[in-house]
Amino acid sequence: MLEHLKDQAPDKILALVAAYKADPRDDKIDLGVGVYKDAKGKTPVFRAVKKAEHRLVDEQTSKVYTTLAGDPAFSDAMVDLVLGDTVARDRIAAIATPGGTGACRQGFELVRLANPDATIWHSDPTWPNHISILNFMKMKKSPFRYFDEETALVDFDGMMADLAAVASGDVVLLHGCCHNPTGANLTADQVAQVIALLKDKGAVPMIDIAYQGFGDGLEDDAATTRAIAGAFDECLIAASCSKNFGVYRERTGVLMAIAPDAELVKKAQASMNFLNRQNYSFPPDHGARVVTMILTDPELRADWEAELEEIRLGMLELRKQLAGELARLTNSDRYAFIATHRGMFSRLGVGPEMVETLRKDHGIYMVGDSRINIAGLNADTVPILAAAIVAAEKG
Ligand code: PLP
Ligand code: TYF
Repeated sequence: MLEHLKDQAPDKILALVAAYKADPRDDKIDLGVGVYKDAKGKTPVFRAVKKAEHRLVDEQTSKVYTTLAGDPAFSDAMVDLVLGDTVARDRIAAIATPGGTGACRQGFELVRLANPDATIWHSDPTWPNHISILNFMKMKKSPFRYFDEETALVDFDGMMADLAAVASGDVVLLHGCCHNPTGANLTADQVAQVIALLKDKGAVPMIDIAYQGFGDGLEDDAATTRAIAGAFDECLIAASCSKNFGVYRERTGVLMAIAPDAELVKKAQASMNFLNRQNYSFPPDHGARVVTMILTDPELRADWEAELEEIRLGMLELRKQLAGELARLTNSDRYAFIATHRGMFSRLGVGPEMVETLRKDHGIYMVGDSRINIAGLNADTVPILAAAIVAAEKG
């Protein structure tokens, strides 16, 4: 049997982790996989997470199964974090999932159950796992233009022109904030125009939000998601806790389905519970419980928000520093976009040869599309990266 297995293309981002590890150079710089790192290159456990885990060990009296949807308190806390009071709680079905990836997968599964003919529209580019999962599931998909390589900003005219072809019932997948891989995001006015277009087309929005708190702050980063969720009868939201709680390996996420009335909420919830059961029965609980404890305990929450804010401001500072250094060295504003992008990532917009040169000659690792993880930098390595980019540009 096993001899019939085909080779599977590796995930290029994850392959980069191995290549970086194998590089013996002491001064190598890792700007690859989207994991937050502090100035020393460490990915620490959040203080509030440590405290919540200690408390959990002390207080938890049983590890009996939760429900198929996970702990309802987790869904409530995440609905509150992502949506605030934008949508009445009784219009939302929700399940805990293994990370944001699990939430995306279960969201696509729900679309397939409800409307197997729907096309899923996704930004070009998007997080490669979106494409990979949709291909694996053999679902119909279609890209829409998103990024202008020249300006490194959103190609909004291209996006709207492509979305004009969306059919009624199609699903349009949008990033809630901190677009991966580009770092370029829609303005509030552009979001309003996208909402008007999708409503006109009869499309269903699906939002993937994996970096709330990494861009402009917890509330501002939720604004796009809330504007869209509040404007439609139906909307899917896949939220990840991996980055903003630093619980990557605990696999903590949630899928929400907003429905127009109680009957459809019940229907959606039953199908979502069913999908959890088909795939793994009960979703992981440890990370979800830690997150719930942090979000509902005022002291833990304040500490978590303070640490997240420190992380966010640190990345913003690195952005400003890198843009400033490149402006100085190139005597131009061609890299000014780095300071206006938000989140962990920016796409530099340089070609694959230059990405290769930076890796070979300078030990600087970034994704092949020239996506850099800002958090992989520190005050000392920013000037090194800027100088290497300028040197590589000159050939
Ligand atoms: N969605 C986007 C856009 C991402 O960048 C990520 C990456 O981590 C995820 C979803 C999924 O994250 P996880 O499954 O680790 O929670
Ligand atoms: O884009 C990234 O780097 C993160 C981490 O299959 C990631 O989203 C990368 C690849 C993958 C899962 C997570």
